[in-house]
Amino acid sequence: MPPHPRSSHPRRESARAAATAEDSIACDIFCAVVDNFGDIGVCWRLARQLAAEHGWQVRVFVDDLHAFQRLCRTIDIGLARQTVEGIAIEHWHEPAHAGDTLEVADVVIEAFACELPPAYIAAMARRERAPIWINLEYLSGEDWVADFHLRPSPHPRYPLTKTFFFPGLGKGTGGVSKERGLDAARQAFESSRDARDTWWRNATGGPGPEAEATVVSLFAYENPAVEALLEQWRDQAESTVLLVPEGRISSAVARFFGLPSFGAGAHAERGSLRAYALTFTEQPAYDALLWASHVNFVRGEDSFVRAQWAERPFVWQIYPQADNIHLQKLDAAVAHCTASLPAAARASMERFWHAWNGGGQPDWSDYWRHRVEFETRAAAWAHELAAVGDLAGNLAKFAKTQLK
Ligand code: TRH
Repeated sequence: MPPHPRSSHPRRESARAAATAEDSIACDIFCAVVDNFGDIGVCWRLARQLAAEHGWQVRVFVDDLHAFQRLCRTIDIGLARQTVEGIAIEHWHEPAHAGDTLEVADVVIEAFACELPPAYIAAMARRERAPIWINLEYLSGEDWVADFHLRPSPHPRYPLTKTFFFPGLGKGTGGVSKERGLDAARQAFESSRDARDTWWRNATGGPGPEAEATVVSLFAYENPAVEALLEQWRDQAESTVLLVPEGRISSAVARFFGLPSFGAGAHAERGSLRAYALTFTEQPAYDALLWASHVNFVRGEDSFVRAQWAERPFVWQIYPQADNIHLQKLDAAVAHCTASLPAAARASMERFWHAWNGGGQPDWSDYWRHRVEFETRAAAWAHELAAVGDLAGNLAKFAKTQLK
């Protein structure tokens, strides 16, 4: 690989330290935050992995430092540029902004079809060796994804080719992110009583729950089905401990308990249901919430992926799209997650996921009576998904073949 023109750039020093000279690929990731945390959540996870596991020199252009700071407290929202965990962060303050100097990386990732600055594209075209230009798409478990993954798209005016990189749940796709140490970290948490006790004390201010209680984490958008579910947990004989990170569902939980709000530190009890409001943590700490729970309600894209690696039953609230096209994506995911389940368990999971996504009333007891089958399937599915290969690894492999 030819030496990269930015190779002496000071912002790249610490990331580069992890890499050997020939592995040291420079990568720019452009991320426009549409809403919530998934856009920057996916990009930040990928950036950290490319830097830490592949030794790449990564720079992230992001237009919303407030959203970013929720996932990474060390982000200073007042800075135009900063380095965090060896990754250069540029506040992408206007579409034309392309950094202090027009340095083009070896690999340029345009996340979720956000538009690159025209000046940057022109500089890409002028570069002696054209960079690898990736359009990182949204995750989908649908079958067509494998056919479109890695399809090239020549630029209409410049001698540049954009490659579509599709994360997916099936073979032949780009896979989803999974850090190398993730399973070991989960197993360490699961096998350490101390780690779990400490987690519960930090999260709820008290000890862990009684052994018979079902622990549920609830990360969700506003959802008309939540009230029925809270009522069912309240009225059933078995105890439920509900963990709610502060966010868009919090006011519905507050209403249910007759409270003005349900901010971090709040807790409430009705019948068999006990609920705690948790602080929204930094991104790496979110996994422990999934590991501390028996079943996880997740949403969007990144938390949906983390729930799968947690190897526990989970319920996905998909990001809604126009004309309900998201429901096809939902069905594709349910098909992967339920493959090999007995018919009754599979139908029950389908019913419950649909109800949680606007298709009728959720029936908790109908769902949770399959708990053991769901748990077994969750572990098997995580292994199947791992066989697709992880997103950062697949991307690094592709880049290497192109840079040879
Ligand atoms: O926040 P999301 O709903 O994000 C998105 C966006 O809406 C986006 O526009 C859309 O395109 C995408 O979904 C499909 O859900 P997601 O993807 O799960 O991102 C949430 C991130 O927040 C994830 O990285 C986990 C993280 N998180 C924390 O860091 N701490 C927490 O306490 C919690 C609950 C989550």
